[in-house]
Amino acid sequence: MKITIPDFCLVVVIAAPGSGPSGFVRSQFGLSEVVSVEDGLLPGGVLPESIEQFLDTRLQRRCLTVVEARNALQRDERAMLIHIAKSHYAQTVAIVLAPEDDDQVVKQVQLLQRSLPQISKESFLDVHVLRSQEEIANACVERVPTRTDNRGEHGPFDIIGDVHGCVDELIGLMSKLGYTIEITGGGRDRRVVSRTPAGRRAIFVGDLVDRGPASPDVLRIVMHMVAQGQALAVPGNHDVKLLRWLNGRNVKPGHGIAQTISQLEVEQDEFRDEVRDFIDGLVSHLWLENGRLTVAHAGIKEEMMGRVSGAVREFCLYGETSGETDEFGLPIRYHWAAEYRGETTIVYGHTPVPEADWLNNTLCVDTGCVFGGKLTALRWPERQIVSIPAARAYATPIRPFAHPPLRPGYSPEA
Ligand SMILES: [Mn+2]
Repeated sequence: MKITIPDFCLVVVIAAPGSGPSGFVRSQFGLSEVVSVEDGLLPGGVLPESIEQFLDTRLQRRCLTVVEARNALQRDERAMLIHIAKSHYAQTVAIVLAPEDDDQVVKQVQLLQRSLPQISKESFLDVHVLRSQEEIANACVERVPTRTDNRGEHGPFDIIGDVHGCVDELIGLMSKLGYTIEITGGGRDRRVVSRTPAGRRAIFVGDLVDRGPASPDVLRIVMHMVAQGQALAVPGNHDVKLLRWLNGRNVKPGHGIAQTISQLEVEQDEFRDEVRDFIDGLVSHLWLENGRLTVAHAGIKEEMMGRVSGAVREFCLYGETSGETDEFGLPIRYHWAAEYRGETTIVYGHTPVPEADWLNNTLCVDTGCVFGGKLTALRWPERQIVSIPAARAYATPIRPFAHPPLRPGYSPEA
């Protein structure tokens, strides 16, 4: 039996007392990856410092980490492990060894099996159960890279800011970058033909839709280029909101989604389904070029790169927010880039700024095209900024173009 796990996660191996998982753990994991818990994980209600340090150190360094527990672990013990993993933006996988055919531990195995329905309801990414000695002996743990780990993907890239349905400007900018994009026909026959400059790929930072005049055609172009291997894309908050509408959920009508909905309502069902699957398949961010470049819609923190969690996705979609709204009714954002000190270059969008300017090795390429600004791309690795002015303002900005304020309490001198 093949057990597939992310190559970065916390693995909790749970075995019935006496059935000893060590053989399994020793054959599947490296000695330095494993901490073994003989009795309870929380003697006296607290996690021993040595275990906590082991987990924190490894998970912080983005190293696969295994807890080998020779007992079923209580619910609060499992919750504690999941909590620690989450604090490092790591997923948690459970592997339960419950050999029904092991006469020596049959009672303990039955006890363990009774807790399985509860375990599978907890926040584990997966719960794998090995139910016989043969299954345990033949199991093979296979590690696969997380979907946000694209360190093996290399440029050159052209990283394109928030398009928001501005198809003319998109085609114009792509042409300036050496791409040829043609879009022809109507209804079911509407087609995209695209050619890239030799060896180059486009990366879209998200917010393809809303406010602008032609969100479906922008989606058509991006979906076609991604399918052809000519482009990569990350989702923006507007794209994800549209996904909720496509999934039949209620969305608040503001911030330009009404235009997108009316543009999509005249499209074929099949097209709307393709859009839904496309947005649904996008990962929060791309960690590229051996870790030298990260693309995320609203930004990212260094310690989140290449990881997968709800908090990582939230940050990538919305940036650093306070949870409150400002006098314009918009979520209060903070200037995370001002605090960034990492070596990985971050290219992002989300916050319209008058000019794309480097700050602490980050670049915002949202120059407010849909508001009458310009559509901007970064050529990588050349670090050349290429823009095309908007033909007109398609929407009125609610806030002036600018980076958000510093987080309260953050002092650049400190
Ligand atoms: Mn956005």
